[in-house]
Amino acid sequence: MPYSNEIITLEQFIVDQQALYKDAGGSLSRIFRSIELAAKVVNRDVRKAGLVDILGNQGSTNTHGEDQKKLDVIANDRFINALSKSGEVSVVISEENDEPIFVEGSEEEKYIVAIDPLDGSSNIDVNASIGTIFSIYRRPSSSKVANEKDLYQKGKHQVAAGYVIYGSSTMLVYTTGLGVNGFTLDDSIQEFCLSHPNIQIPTDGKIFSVNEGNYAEFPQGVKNYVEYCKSKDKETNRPYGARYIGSLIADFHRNLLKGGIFMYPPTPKTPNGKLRLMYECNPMSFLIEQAGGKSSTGTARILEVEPTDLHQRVPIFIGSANMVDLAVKMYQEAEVATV
Ligand code: P6P
Repeated sequence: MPYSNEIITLEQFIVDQQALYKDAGGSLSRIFRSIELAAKVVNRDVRKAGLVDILGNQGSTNTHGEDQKKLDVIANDRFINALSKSGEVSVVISEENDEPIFVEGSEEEKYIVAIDPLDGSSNIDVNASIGTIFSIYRRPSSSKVANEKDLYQKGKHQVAAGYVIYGSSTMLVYTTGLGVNGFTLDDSIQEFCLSHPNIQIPTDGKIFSVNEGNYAEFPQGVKNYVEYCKSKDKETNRPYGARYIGSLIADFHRNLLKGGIFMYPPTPKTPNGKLRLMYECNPMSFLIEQAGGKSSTGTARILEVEPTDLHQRVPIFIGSANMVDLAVKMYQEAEVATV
């Protein structure tokens, strides 16, 4: 898109869209403003990480037994504080917190937000792109105050989802069900400005992203698909390029813009894959479907998965529609063959 002189800020864009996504009271807009503020603060922290003592491990582990980096904890605090202060969020579900956070004084508010405050944090110390993922629901229950059962909603009920990628530039990409739009942070004015309007992922791509270090453990159908991607065939532009950064947001963002497929399949060691449903797979799946792509566990549409645990993991095949269709077909055919 040629650089336009007209600057459309995230704030202005949200206000313009407000009427379209029935946010009459402006609640969702206030939540987005809180996410935007936290993103700017975390961006500042990430950019100075090599200069002040916030790299390395915090010395604690999260609910998954993973070492928490200092920046994981800082980002988690920033986003939880900002969302709590928005006055619109009754519950925050975070990768870094075992239990959901019921926001004091906002128990009756109608929004729930699930976040991965800093995904890809194993890449922080090596200066690879990392990011924040968020997923927003309305409380379904008729009860006056938020309760546990409000939290277990299928991904198809999200009202908004997005991510912030702290990469060569800092971008915020989100959807409210009206398409996907990307905003780049202009440091000189500290505004997220519309840079990627109406993002659509190509239905076909030439990039596959999977950790081939786990190849020996992959289901046969996944092995078959990986071999398909690597074999020579001029007509279908193969072999494809292998790209795996080890940071979901970075791999996802590249595939979203260029086309491609990202896979985290089940293995005997990780029978449900590694990525979490509520604050990684569901938001990314909402985004990819809004951009014309697909997202599957290999056996079901991710947005249809019934949550049973707030930190549950699911296998994921996500990206260009035709690539996901073929990968899932090969995965299922092999499963049937082994039955
Ligand atoms: P592996 C980062 O820790 C993360 O959660 C995702 O961002 C990334 O896609 C995945 O794990 C990488 O996992 O097992 O391939 O190192």
